[in-house]
Amino acid sequence: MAILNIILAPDPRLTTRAVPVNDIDGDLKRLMDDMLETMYAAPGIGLAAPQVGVLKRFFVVDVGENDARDPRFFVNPEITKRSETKAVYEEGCLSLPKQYGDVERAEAITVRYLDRAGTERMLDADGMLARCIQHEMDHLDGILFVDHLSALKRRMILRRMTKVKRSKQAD
Ligand code: GNR
Ligand code: NI
Repeated sequence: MAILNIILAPDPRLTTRAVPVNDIDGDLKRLMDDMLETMYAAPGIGLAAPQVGVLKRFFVVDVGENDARDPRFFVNPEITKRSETKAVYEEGCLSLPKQYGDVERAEAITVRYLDRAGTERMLDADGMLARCIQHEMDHLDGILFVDHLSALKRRMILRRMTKVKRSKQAD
C-alpha cells in the first residue's frame, strides 16, 4: 500500500467533472486501497479520486465511531433520493486544510453505487455518513465545500490557500 499525494486547492483537477469508471480491475482496487490508507493517515473521513489526481467517479469513506473501522467504497455513485429536511454542519476538506465553513445539505439521502467487488448496492444514509457522501459526490462534479459558502467567504479561503501553496513551493 502507499500514501498518495493529496492535491490542494486551487487546482483545475479539483474543479473538473470526473468520468464514470468502466471496469473495477486490480489497478482500480489497488488505487482504492491506497486512497483508504491515505485518508486514514491524513486523517480524514472521506477521500475522492480527483483529490489524488484521478478524474474518475469513485471515493472512499469511513465515518466509523471511535476506533471501529468501517471502510466503504463507492463507485459510479448516484443520489436517488434527498430528504427535504436539511442540516447545517461545519465542513472541512483535505484539499483545503485548516479551512472550515457551514454547509447546508440534505439530512438524509439514498445512494445507488457499485461497491469494491462491483456489486450494485443501495444505501439509506443520514447523519455524518450522508454528510460525507454528499461532500464526496460534489468532488466528483468538481465542486468544493467553499462553493456552498458566500462569495466573500469562498474568496477569503481560496486566497489563504493560494498563499499556503506559494509558501510550500518556496521551501
Ligand atoms: O475529513 C473530512 N472531514 C469532513 C468533515 C465534515 C464534512 C465533510 C468532511 S470530508 C473531509 C475529507 C475530505 O476532504 N473529503 O473529500
Ligand atoms: Ni473534500
